[in-house]
Amino acid sequence: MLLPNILLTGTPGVGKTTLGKELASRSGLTYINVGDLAREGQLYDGYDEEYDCPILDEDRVVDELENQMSEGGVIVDYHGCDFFPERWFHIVFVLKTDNSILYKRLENRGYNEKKLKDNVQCEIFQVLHEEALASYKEEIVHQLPSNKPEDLEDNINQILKWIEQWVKDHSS
Ligand code: DAT
Repeated sequence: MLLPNILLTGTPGVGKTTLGKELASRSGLTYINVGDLAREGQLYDGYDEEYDCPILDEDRVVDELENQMSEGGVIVDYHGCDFFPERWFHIVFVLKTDNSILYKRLENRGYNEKKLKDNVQCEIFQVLHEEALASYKEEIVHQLPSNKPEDLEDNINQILKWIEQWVKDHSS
């Protein structure tokens, strides 16, 4: 059976991992967290002193994922999306969280003042939405609210329906 690939993107803390894991368990698709993949494979290319974090080696991440992506049925989670091949994804979801809620979530993560401010600004200026629109066809890019547990449930149900329809449309 042919299965679609789904990209979940958005500012850190908007709920990509929560949605991705739950969606994978209910749909049977495979969840991949690009941050974890990079950590496990040490797919890094230097260190960012300002942000105190390693720099992703985007080419190696793409090489690492290529085979699995061409098979289909993958949910990819990352706070960036301009370096993935456009052909990989059948649909792209950009999660959105209200600033005050996002601030609290990131504060709970123990982010320092600069990281907090930068990430909340990233959300305010819709950086990831712009990046998704610049990287994929507009008609496959959708924004999803991600503030409360009911949003999570709604998003899962909506995406499950979309997967079901996609599978029907692509079975011969
Ligand atoms: P991300 O993977 O985008 O960094 P996450 O899935 O780790 O985000 O979620 C960050 C925190 O927010 C985590 O404590 C779970 C919570 N959260 C996620 N989605 C939520 C929702 N729809 N309603 C309430 N809390 C949510």
